[in-house]
Formats: sequence, structure tokens, C-alpha cells
Amino acid sequence: MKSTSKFLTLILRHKPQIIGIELDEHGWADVEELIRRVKGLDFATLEQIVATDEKRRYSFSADKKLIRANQGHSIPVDVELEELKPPQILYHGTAERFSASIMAQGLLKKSRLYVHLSSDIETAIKVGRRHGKAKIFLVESLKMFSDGYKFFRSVNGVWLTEHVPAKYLKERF
Ligand code: HQG
Repeated sequence: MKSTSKFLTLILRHKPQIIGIELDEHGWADVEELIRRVKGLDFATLEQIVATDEKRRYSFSADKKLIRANQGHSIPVDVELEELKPPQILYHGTAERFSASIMAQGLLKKSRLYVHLSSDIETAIKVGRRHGKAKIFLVESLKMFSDGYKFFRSVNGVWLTEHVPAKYLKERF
């Protein structure tokens, strides 16, 4: 089931075309069509993935006819993110080798629609380890917000913003 869940990440965030489906402007895929096109997937498995995914990556529509990823997209969809005043500090986990570039350019969204931030340092450490030796940055999010930058929180609690200029970053370790 883990590999199916990983595959769903690819389809629902990045490349729906590889199984010949399209997402609508809000990132929704048709559940019946998805099940038809993904080998070995049935509705019960999909329900289980949505309910048990450790990062709550996916949501159904109320009638369960549609499914989408809550965040993390590289294709331009509007998942109706909640715009919010952020806490004083948010965290970003990355790899040590990206540090110098980040201190020069700030945090860039790279291939995704937003820079991903978390409200707790533990999550940031995990995210950073995906890329190598973890490096943690503190983001002065409330200061950014007062300076006019927008922040969003996805339904699974991930904080998102378009760009974090270097002046709002502090190296933690
Ligand atoms: C880095 C996972 C050099 C950035 C995670 C990161 C997250 C720079 C990498 C979600 C840079 C992009 C997103 C700069 C940023 N110079 N490197 N100026 N600015 N970077 O995967 O935040 O499991 O697109 O630090 O848990 O690592 O997929 O972003 O290392 O929530 O659900 O460029 O993906 O969630 O990498 O991860 P990514 P991310 P899932």
C-alpha cells in the first residue's frame, strides 16, 4: 500500500498525464477514473490510504467522488489554501550543502508551487534528512507577514509561502 500511496503522490501532485488523467483547476481527480487507471487500486484501498497516510497527504470531496493532494504540487492547481497569519517562527529543513545558496538567494520554491515550512522543528529535521545531512533554518514568519508576505496553511498543517528572502532566515544548526 505504501508504494501505491507514493504513486498517488506522483499522479496527484506532479504527473497525472502518465496514467492519462487530468486534474481540474482545484487539483481534483475523478476517483472512478483513477481506480480504473491504477493497477491493483480499488475504492477500499484508496479510502484506507486517505485515512491512514502519515502526513494526511490526500483528501476526498464530501461525496468521495473526487480526490486530491492537499499540498506539494508542481503543477499549477488552486487547492483553495487557507490564508492565515503565521506564528512568530516557522521552520524549514534542508540539506547542509544547500545552505550557502539559501543564505544568498533565500528559500526558493524550486519545482513546487510554494516553499514548504513547518510549525515544529522535528518535522523540519525529517524533511531535511530527505536531502542529506539536515540543516534547519528558522523563518521569521510573523515579521514577513507584517511586511506584506502571504502565508497559507494546507489542511494537513503544512505552511506555505512563495519565497523567503534571506533577511528573514536564521541558521539554526
Ligand atoms: C531547497 C515532502 C538551494 C530546499 C516534505 C529543498 C515537505 C534551495 C529543495 C515537502 C534553495 C527543494 C516539500 C536555494 C530552497 N538554493 N536550494 N536558494 N531554496 N532550496 O522536495 O521543502 O513527503 O521541493 O531547501 O515533507 O524539501 O512529499 O521541498 O531542500 O513537506 O508529502 O530545494 O515534500 O512531503 O526540495 O519538501 P522539495 P522540501 P511529502
